[in-house]
Amino acid sequence: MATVRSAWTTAPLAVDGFLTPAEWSSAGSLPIPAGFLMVKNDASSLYIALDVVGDTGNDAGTNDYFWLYVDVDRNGAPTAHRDVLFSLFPGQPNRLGKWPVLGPGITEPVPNTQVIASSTRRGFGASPNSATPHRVWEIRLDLAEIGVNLSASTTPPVVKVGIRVASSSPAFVFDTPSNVASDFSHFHDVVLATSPDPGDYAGLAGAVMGGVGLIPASATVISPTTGLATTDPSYRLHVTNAGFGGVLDILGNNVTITSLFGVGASKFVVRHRYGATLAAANAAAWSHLRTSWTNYRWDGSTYVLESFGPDAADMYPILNPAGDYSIQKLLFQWSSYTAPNGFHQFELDFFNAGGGPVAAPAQRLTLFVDNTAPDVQLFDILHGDAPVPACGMITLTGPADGVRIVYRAFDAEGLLGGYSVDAAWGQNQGANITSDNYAAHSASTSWQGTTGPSATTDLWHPPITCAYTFSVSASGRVTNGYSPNIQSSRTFRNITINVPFITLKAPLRVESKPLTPFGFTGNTALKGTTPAKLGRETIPLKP
Ligand SMILES: [Ca+2]
Ligand SMILES: [Ca+2]
Ligand SMILES: [Ca+2]
Ligand SMILES: [Ca+2]
Repeated sequence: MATVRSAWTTAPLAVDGFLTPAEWSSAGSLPIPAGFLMVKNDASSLYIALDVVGDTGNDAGTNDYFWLYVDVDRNGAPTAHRDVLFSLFPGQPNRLGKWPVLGPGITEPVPNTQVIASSTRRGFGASPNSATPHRVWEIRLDLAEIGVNLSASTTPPVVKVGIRVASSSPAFVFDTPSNVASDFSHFHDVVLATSPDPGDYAGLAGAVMGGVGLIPASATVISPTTGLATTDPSYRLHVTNAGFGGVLDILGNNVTITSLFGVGASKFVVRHRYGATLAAANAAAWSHLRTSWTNYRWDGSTYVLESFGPDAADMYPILNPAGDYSIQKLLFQWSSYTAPNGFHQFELDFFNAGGGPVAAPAQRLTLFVDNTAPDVQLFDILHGDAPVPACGMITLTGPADGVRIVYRAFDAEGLLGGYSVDAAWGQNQGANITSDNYAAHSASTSWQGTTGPSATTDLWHPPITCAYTFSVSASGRVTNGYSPNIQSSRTFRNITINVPFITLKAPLRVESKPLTPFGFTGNTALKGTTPAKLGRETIPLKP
């Protein structure tokens, strides 16, 4: 087993099969048979380059192929329907497929119609590791598809991988570690970078509390009067007048904290106060916030879970800014679920080991918290003026006949993000009946949506006789600092609609035969070999 540390990327990489130095020179790199595994990541993607410098034969189709196994549950063994194999669809060298692992060396065939978020492009050319043209694959794994959530501190930010690279010319089938399809116990650890670099707040960090997750705490981003956050559309987390909810990571301003640490500050108190309105918060008395959290510390070879909480004087330790944690620069973590909706203010006081005060820049952080998801109601489905109850059945009288939906999508806190009234029927068929979005109401920081029951004005005409699901769904404009929107609500009613005047031919269905990737016979993996020498030494280039 080997370990490679991924490098954070602030900009998405172009998954185009070209390994440019700008993209890959600063990446984490691990020698593998006949080449190198390179890794970079951000909060949603793990970028992988398989830079097979030893494969100088540009085979067509999938005569060059790779396997990328992920031990999703990190237990060192093939776990059925949990661990996954990424590889190419046979004959489609630019089409990434995701196969469920069933057991050692066994995978479940998937249909050719599979759609996944992860992707790959192959290339053949130079790379930062070799100027001689050779096989490369550039891959983007969607972190959600491999069970990684970087904003959760419950799992270490490690992805366990096993790799095969194979080629017809030159002929090789190399696995690392050996028996990659069967034995997961020696998989390689890809240690993800987990938080922005100090510069990532782009000069908008708060003076002491740099930000909340990815959201900088500068007053131009988190308004001190509304407690709502607005980031630039080009920023990787784009929010507009968003409130805060869920578990919040309050990250330090790295420059300030490093400087305070340098002059002997070793602990701090979090002062907190609350009001339903800003005026009430401003008039409230401060009290010491008591909260606790965990964070993973990198000890040089692995991540060790550490727990944090207040001492008897309600003080928290300042971590050595040079330390390496899975949540970098974390000052404290606060679960806003434990608190009422409204305005929450925070200020920090710093102390040295003897308990003496240490002067720090003044900063008050004001956050508007809303942990109540929007209220959605589907009051009625009207056919003519008659409501159709759940499980009811109606027959349309002609093409002009249809239904109307009486609904409500309402957020008392004014943090509605959008709502949608939809119909769904058949197999994956659907239509939007009406929708609205905060973008159309952003002149005000508050948008509650529809206050009373609203009816869709136009009749909606169901296209075929079928069972229909009518739904009202809504999202809140609420962030935890990592996701733009952590709230959604949905309600639905099912009815059957007979449309006797329309006869449709059954849609033509092309059944696709489930496939396994190249390198399998049926469901079973073919064995490869594992060379003793890695990187450029596996297949030395001829001078
Ligand atoms: Ca590229
Ligand atoms: Ca080849
Ligand atoms: Ca497993
Ligand atoms: Ca709300």
